[in-house]
Amino acid sequence: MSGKFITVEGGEGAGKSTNLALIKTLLEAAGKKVVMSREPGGTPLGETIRGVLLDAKQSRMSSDTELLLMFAARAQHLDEVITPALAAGHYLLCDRFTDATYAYQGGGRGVSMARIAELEQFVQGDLRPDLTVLLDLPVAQGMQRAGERSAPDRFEQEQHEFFEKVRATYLERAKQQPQRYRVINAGLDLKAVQQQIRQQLADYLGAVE
Ligand code: T5A
Repeated sequence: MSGKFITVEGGEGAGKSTNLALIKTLLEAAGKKVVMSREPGGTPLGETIRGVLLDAKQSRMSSDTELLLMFAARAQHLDEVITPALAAGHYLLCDRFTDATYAYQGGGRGVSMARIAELEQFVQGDLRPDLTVLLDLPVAQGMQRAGERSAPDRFEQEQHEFFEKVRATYLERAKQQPQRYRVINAGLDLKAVQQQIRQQLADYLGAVE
């Protein structure tokens, strides 16, 4: 496929939504056609599944159910949005993808990483993001930012320890795959965060052109 697949990851309140708009603007300024999406979600069916996954009333959802719903939404997203966009040569810019499954279901919930890898291969084949921007910040800072913005969803009701494991898993994956990941210090003020994003994106675009 001739397009590029860029994902933005991070813990709760890391600033993904805030910075996706900047990344889109930077890509468009470089002449790229950008399709923006998010996970879980990105399609009508996927957004319905997202509603179930984030519903704070679904407190009895098992870890396996949660995992399978994430991949069910992803299968639909790939079929309807991601694969066609990449095939058309577009830049697909996505708010979270399978790295979030490794971090939340694997790190946070303790689901076997091998099982996640099996589902990843089953649902995605060999498709992986070309670039992943990881917005990293201390858990307490992210939770405070997220808390000031909206009522907690089902994930945001988890304990501090859960999110420490999520963060550690993201950082471990970034260490293992340095060619794909760009880690941003997202604990700084917005101007400083966006300066790092500009630099990393310019560097990436310079390398792929
Ligand atoms: N999930 C998802 C899984 O468990 N497995 C999976 O496979 C996938 C795909 C999805 C949930 O699903 C889970 C993870 C999530 O819990 P989501 O909406 O994608 O939910 O993720 P959230 O983390 O809940 O998204 P948020 O909207 O809470 O966080 P964002 O988008 O990272 O943060 P944002 O941009 O809204 O910023 C939060 C607040 O901080 C301010 C913003 O203005 C905003 O008020 N802010 C800053 N303030 C100061 N300095 C900065 N540098 C700032 N940057 C942003």
